[in-house]
Amino acid sequence: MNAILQAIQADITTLDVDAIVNAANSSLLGGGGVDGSIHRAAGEELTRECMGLDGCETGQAKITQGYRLKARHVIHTVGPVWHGGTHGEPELLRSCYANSLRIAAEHNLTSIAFPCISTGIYHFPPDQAAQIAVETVRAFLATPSSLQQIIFCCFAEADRLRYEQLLQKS
Ligand code: AR6
Repeated sequence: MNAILQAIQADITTLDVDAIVNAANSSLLGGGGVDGSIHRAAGEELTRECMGLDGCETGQAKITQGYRLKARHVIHTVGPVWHGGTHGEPELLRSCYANSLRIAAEHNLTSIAFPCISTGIYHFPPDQAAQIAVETVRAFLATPSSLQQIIFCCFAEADRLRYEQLLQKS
């Protein structure tokens, strides 16, 4: 069965999926943006589990339970801070998506939702970020896995429109 890719506009903390992805920082102990919202919605137990993970390097990902979220799991990934694009930022962002998908498949998950990693506080240009996100997901899905539904969960309308446009192109 072919996996479904879709863009929606929503608060990622409300989604009923196997895993939501968190745009975290390398401490994994919470922060602002979507990270802060996920930690608030999941509750203290999430932060407690994260304390045992020993942080996470940029481009890597680690999985936890979802606690008070509807989502069963949170996959925490650390996007690159944008420093002009010549410091490996595109490759690191690609790794965030690829490693999150790999971990989801290793846990036999079927549905996953991504926020627009790095495009907020970390200032990655949103057009390039969306292109990397869609390309990396499509490349991953070329090999069969447990994943059947991939959601690009946009907070802003401009992001949803950007993803919708990219998803229309094959
Ligand atoms: N649901 C979905 N998307 C959201 C939500 C939400 N509830 N809230 C924000 N966004 P950002 P980054 C979007 O800044 O750039 C934190 O402090 C937002 O509109 O959350 O990767 C971490 O601890 C934007 O499109 O993440 C790190 O220190 C996208 O999520 C740092 O920020 C990402 O914006 C990570 O920065």
